[in-house]
Amino acid sequence: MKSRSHHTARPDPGHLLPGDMLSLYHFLRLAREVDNAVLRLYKQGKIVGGAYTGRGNEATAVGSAYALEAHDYLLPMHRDLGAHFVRGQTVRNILLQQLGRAESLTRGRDGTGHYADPALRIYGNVSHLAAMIPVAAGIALGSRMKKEGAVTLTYIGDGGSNVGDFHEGLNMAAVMKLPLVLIIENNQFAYSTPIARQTAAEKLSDRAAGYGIPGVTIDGTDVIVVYDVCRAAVDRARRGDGPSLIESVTMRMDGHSASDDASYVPKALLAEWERRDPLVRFETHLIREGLLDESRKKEIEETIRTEIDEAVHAAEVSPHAKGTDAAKGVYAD
Ligand SMILES: Cc1ncc(C[n+]2csc(CCOP(=O)(O)OP(=O)(O)O)c2C)c(N)n1
Ligand SMILES: [Mg+2]
Repeated sequence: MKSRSHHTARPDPGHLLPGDMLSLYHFLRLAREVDNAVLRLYKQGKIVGGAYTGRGNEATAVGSAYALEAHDYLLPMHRDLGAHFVRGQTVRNILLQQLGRAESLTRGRDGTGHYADPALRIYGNVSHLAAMIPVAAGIALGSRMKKEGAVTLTYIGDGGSNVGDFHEGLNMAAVMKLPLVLIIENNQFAYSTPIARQTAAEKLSDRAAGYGIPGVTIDGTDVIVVYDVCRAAVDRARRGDGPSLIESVTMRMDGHSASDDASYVPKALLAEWERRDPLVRFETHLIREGLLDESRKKEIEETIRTEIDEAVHAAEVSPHAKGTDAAKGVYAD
């Protein structure tokens, strides 16, 4: 099958090239703008069910997925839209999915990210928190048995990291030295529960010691840091040295979903994290380094706007799924 992936060989940690830097910027901005488009559609009453954004998490999703090769596996969570795009997913497919159309990857049976795209090796997400970790361990085991030389990357939220499946999946991966990388996206809240009421641990990465694997806590708003640390963990997994646990610290800048105004989040906390906005941070860095200027920025913005406008239009005129097809593919023939 022809791959739609944008992948080329990835540079070693500390060696991102100017072209990579602009690609990362493009994906960060694309994730942000598609989130905005989805929110607009939600407010227009065109989305059935919830709308979840990844605002604040873009650097974690983009930097981590950028560390993968085309034949690796990605099992993203609901804040990881940018990771889908890095692997080559189209805005059109994401919007068809959001609008629940017949031509979407789930043929209109789902309105969020619960899809699989085998051509891009994207599987997920599974909504039942942490249930994806044993699945990821299974994929890692299967790919090793097939000698694919592939790494499986998956994620879990701070809240989800307290569910039992986290332990079972990560323990099995550690003891079998499976090629798995697990990122805990610590965005300070699980719905309305702040991190201090979820765990007595100082750092979620400290748990790694209990599994006999490396664990590290990083600034999840810095896309270069995320890439470098993930790339090292991916390389380690590919060498056969087993899984790593990475706690990426960010802030959930919107409510849990579009129906949640996040009024329980202290305003000062949001203001503090606003100053560390991953997109603005990276943009400032690129301008300072002379890799981005106003005209280049406008060009990227224009490309993204056109791509999103076309995708929104294509999804809106695309037919709805037929009720009579609802059970298709549910049972084996
Ligand atoms: C096992 C399980 N329990 C409860 C839920 C409902 N639920 C969905 S998302 C969520 C909060 C998740 O918080 P976190 O893991 O921190 O991820 P975040 O949304 O903050 O990125 C909850 C409780 C679920 N999906 N699965
Ligand atoms: Mg959370």
